Amino acid sequence: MSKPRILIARAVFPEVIERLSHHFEVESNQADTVWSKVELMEKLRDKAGAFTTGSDRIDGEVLAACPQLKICANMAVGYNNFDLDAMTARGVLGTNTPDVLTETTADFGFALLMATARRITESEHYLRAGQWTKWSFDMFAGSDIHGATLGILGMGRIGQGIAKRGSHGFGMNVIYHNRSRLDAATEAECKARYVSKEELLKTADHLVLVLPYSAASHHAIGAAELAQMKRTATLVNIARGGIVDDAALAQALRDKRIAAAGLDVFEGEPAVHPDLLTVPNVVLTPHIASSSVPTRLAMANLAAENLIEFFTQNKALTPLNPQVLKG
Ligand code: 8YV
Repeated sequence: MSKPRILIARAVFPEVIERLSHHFEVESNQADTVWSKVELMEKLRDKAGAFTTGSDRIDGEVLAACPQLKICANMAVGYNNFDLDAMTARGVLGTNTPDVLTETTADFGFALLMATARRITESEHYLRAGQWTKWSFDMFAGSDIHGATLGILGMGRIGQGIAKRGSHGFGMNVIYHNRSRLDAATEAECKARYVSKEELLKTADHLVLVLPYSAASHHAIGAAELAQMKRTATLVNIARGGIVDDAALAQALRDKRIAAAGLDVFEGEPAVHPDLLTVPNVVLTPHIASSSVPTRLAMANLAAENLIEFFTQNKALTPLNPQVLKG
């Protein structure tokens, strides 16, 4: 029997391609070309499965053009690149990569928070530019992490990881807001207190965004929300571009409406709002929160395992719409 055909839409670890080649006829994209939608549809037309990343949009149009497609295995925990309703309607399984990236991403969220609050990149640029000629009492004076109030918007696995780092590691007072309140045991484990979004915005010294992107979370932080925050506050976004109104944030940073921001994700990335590039009090990183070598490998392997399980056993480790898996 011939092997099912799959497409690996972006470059990935060679050992993962090798592993998939035992089960599938693989077309891969080791040149790492970012295909247009039309190119993606052409490549996917004769494939039964796809190994996708956050930059590969799978919507109704793509599905209509690729009737043989049965599964899209995303190498990401977020799946806003999938139109999951359209996939379910067509009986196409979607899978993601939860858990394996939780701790690495929480580590990074904390690193970005610290770099932002303590002005690490801003001061490094100053040093590299040869501007450091003398000590001064308020040189790059930032805000403290330890003992401060840490606000978390979106309290899933990664949010909880950040909460634990803050409360257990840095003695922070942790507050959070989420669509649904956590159970008492999880709140106790995280040492986190549930508050309204308004209280979160008003009382957090540092606000970290870890909520999934959806129509409901689009511009969850815009001019009105930034206006409610403390002038001394820092804002960190490791969730998704589009959750923050980047133009409003750049203006708030320029006006010193808030003290600083750390951003790993951007509206329309890899493009970055030009105003964010010219304000000094922002730390910018290119969507790398999950990027440690072991974690990226674990993510790739989990996506691969989902493909293998699906075609060999009609199941998946981390399905998003398990209702399409019949019998
Ligand atoms: C990925 C991410 O690197 O998992 C996610 O949701 O945002 C990142 O870990 C990115 O989406 C590429 O697939």
